[in-house]
Amino acid sequence: MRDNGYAAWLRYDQVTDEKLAEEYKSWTSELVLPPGVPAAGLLKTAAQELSRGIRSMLGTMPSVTHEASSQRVIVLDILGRGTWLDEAAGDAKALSGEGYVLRTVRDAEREYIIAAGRTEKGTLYAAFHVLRLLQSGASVDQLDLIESPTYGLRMINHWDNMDGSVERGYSGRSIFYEGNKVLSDSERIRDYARLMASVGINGIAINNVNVHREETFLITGKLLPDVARIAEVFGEYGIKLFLSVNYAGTIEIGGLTTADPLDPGVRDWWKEKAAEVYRYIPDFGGFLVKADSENRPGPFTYGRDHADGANMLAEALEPHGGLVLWRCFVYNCHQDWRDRSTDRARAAYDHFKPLDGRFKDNVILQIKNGPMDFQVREPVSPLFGAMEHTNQIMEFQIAQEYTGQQKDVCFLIPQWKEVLNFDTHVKGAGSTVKEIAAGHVHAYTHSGITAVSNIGNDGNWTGHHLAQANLYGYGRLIWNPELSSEEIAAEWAAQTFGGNQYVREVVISLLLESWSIYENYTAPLGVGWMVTPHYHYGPDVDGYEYSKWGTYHFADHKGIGVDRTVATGTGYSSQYTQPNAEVYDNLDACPDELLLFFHHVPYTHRLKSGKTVIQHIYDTHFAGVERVEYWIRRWQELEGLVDEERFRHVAGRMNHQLENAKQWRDIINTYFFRKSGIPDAHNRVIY
Ligand code: GCV
Repeated sequence: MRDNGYAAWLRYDQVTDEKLAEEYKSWTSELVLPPGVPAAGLLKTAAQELSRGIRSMLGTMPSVTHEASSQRVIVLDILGRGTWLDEAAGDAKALSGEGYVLRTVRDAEREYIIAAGRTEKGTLYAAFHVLRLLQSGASVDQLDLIESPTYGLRMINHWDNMDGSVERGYSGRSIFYEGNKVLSDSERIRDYARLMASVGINGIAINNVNVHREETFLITGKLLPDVARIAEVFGEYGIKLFLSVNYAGTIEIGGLTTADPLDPGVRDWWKEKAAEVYRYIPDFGGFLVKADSENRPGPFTYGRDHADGANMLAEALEPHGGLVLWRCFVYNCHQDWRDRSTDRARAAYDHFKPLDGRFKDNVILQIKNGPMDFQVREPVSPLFGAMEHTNQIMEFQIAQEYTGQQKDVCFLIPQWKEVLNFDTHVKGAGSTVKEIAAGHVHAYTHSGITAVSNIGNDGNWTGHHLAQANLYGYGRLIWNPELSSEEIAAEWAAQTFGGNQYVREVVISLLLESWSIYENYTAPLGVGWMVTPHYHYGPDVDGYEYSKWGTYHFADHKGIGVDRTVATGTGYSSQYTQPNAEVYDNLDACPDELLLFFHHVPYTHRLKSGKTVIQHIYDTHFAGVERVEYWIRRWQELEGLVDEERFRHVAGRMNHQLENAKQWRDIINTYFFRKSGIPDAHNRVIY
């Protein structure tokens, strides 16, 4: 059977186990909706999605009624309307606005699966949960689940440009634009919305944070009718649309000569623009802004700070309930590599921490997970949680810019879990990133998580089939950060690769090891970079070493690493709250995996693992390649068990990954052998 992977995890393959199919059929002949459900709306979407999945999995079409008549029914409804449901649903006090109850109950006449949220959106998520259970072969006879998302904002950011390209896109072109026009194909966008809603995403920014001239018009009458069409499709799935805006829009398209945030003309222009956007899109989410970053305009030009800039936009959006997502990726990208006093890692904290308390309530600072830029290994950004009176949202990158570009397998859930579980100690032990992002540590008005999308118009959305697991996993993880990487991988594998247990086991184990494999054959011990400049795929150890980007490793014949300590380095370690500051600052306490991020050490420095740094580099690079070879063999065992198209596709990508891994191994090992003159203890081939 041919299968290009387009359906992703919403495949709804036919249930072949007869006993299970009978059980499922007994439950799915009738969907009961409350009376008076409008023709459009999330309850309707929920019923449609369930019907579609049931027909595909079981070959039967449920009837949609307003009064139960079958022996077993699924009830799609809303709690809190004072009906019998409230009692039957049990204790649902803990439910947030987007949470839901899934419960099997019985009375004298019949049995019910109650799938009900506090709001329609919750009910839609409940419907997708039922579908997930059916796809995974789980029993639905005794359901008793209460689900509430941990984070209010669960977002995706697209870096799509209107010319159809996608910045850092590795899976084709944009699904939203081509040739400086908004595409008219809503079906693909609807399918994307379905995928996103199925894992609980509720906000999507549809254009690149680098807003060029054409995209600047997205907030004007020229393009808003087209944007509104996309918003409408998203709306059917409970997703709010956001736009990235050009901070200098007043100059670029507004006919003004300034973008000074304190200028009354500038403020009025943005107020008008905001009002115009809301005329077209009444439930518009808000603006996402990259300002004073990587040559983008910003308030610094006018001697103003980022609170001035963000508040100006916030004021414009406030009457409409809109948000400003203001990015903290602000650093000097014109650094002189000879200047050892400037440290890019320090920049976000240095710029933003002093502004705590100055931002309006509808501003949220958007902070990348690490202080540099989505490397395979970085410490958590010290800015996260450091501002008690300023809303914050964490930004991850699902697109694998520095982690294999959807050519190499790199399942990122374990990385994100480490970030979320990191204890910042900002309010004592237990101030973990996941608690801060949930608004439990500081009383933030808004909080949540966002991430850069990894999809494009490739048939399978994500380039590599296995990269779909990152998209799925991201949604699931930010719904519930307590889910383990194993659980998420297993859920995804079951829905994507179906019933064969052996296939699932191989896929799950491969995913779970993939991040560490990728880390092994790329830049060592947290030092990062060493990638081909601009492209960021493949090795170039000194590619960024003498550049303006602030991304250095400082390797010489004696040692390597960036001294970020207080006594002799840039003092970056002091941006953390104790005890983290001391742990990172102290050479003996610093965890091995981040050693070279914080310290410059000789190649003979002994790690906690007992190995020297140089031997660690050699060993991990040989091991990384060997593990790719091992997983290629394991994947080959699946021939005939996975449909041919997906089997071949993954096999092809893995062979490519092997070439990449070998290139990294040989260049890194050779570079450090030549620099240090220290041979490999095991005498393996180094050039
Ligand atoms: C959207 C990195 C990427 C850029 C990206 C930037 C950002 O520098 O390489 O492509 O630009 O991050 O996050 O703004």
